[in-house]
Amino acid sequence: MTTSTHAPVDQSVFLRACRGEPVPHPPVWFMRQAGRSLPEYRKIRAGIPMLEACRRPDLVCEITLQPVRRLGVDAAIFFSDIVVPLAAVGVDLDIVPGTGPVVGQPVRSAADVDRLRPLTPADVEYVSEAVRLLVAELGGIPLIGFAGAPFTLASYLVEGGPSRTYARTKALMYGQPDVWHALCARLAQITREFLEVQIAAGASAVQLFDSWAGALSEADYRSYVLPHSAAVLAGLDRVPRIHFGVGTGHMLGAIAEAGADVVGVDWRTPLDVAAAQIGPGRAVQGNLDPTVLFAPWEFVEAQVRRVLAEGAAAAGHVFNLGHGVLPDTDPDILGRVVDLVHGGSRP
Ligand code: 1CP
Repeated sequence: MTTSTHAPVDQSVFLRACRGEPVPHPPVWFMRQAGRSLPEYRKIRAGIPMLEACRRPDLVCEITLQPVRRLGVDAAIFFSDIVVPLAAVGVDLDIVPGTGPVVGQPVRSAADVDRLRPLTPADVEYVSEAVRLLVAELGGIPLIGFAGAPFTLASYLVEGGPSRTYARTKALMYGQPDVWHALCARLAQITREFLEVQIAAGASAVQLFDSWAGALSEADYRSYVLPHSAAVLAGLDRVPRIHFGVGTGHMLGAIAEAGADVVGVDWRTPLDVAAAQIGPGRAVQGNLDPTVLFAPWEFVEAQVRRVLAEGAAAAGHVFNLGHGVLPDTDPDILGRVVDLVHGGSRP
């Protein structure tokens, strides 16, 4: 990875595909490609709590680079977590191994919302530093910055941790809409500033993860969520913006209206069907089922080819999984998928 051997990052296959420009082959990266399935990740993280790792630029840089070196993907995703900016503004939370984010005092009232202060770049200086280090190391390979969208962040704050039903989140949304909108407006500020920091330090694109937005009907998404996600995306148009959620096949048009350049689609909706819902002028990202990677290679290969054929219907296609890499995935299979998408093969 040296700057001299690569085309300028702006002309990379990944950024070209995000902009809907012609590419020799679709670019490929994997959500949650850093960490999880890589033995070198488990080794370097041993004994270091997740939030502490996220605050150490040397570690963030190394962990972000690991899958780029091993897999030959077309983009790097910044190693962090969606709750890092919440911890940075003083929310009492921890990332518990095997569970995920756990919040000490859940947010359920106007007073709780008032305690959530805005994020400033000084709160996340370690993020700026890690992004700068990475951009220098990556040369022509784009770095994707990311953040959680207001609904998904709110779900952790209101529930106090991961949830299956989002019952408390929806109770706040329906029962105290003013408090809900105030909470989402504050989260939109935090998310937008967190993405601004990453762009200012050199990130080439951003992904807004609204992982759990699919729990909503389209009508509720439009009333309670879309305006806040749109506010995040509106000011960030100097880089391509990717917007992703799981189980959003019933409302991809609404997700597209929030304003991203690339709409991420899970495995439940074929990309050609998704492209028709999203409309012209936006690229799609996805959408191989992450569990397919546990099947025999012949099956994986057929499914990758199907996703590529369906993705060709869109203005641009960024190959990815339909959600994150599962922890038990064999990294060698990920490498073979990269080669296949690039038009070659790996023995
Ligand atoms: O390559 C990469 O993408 C790794 C960087 C990364 C990203 C993009 C991490 C590291 N987290 C995330 C985003 C993230 N975090 C999302 C959106 C993506 C998605 O939908 O998968 C979400 C919902 C979270 C919240 C979160 N953090 C969970 C999910 C809990 C739930 O509700 O089911 C979990 C388990 C975490 C912890 C976490 N984040 C990242 C890592 C490596 C870990 C595990 C840390 C540990 O236990 O040591």
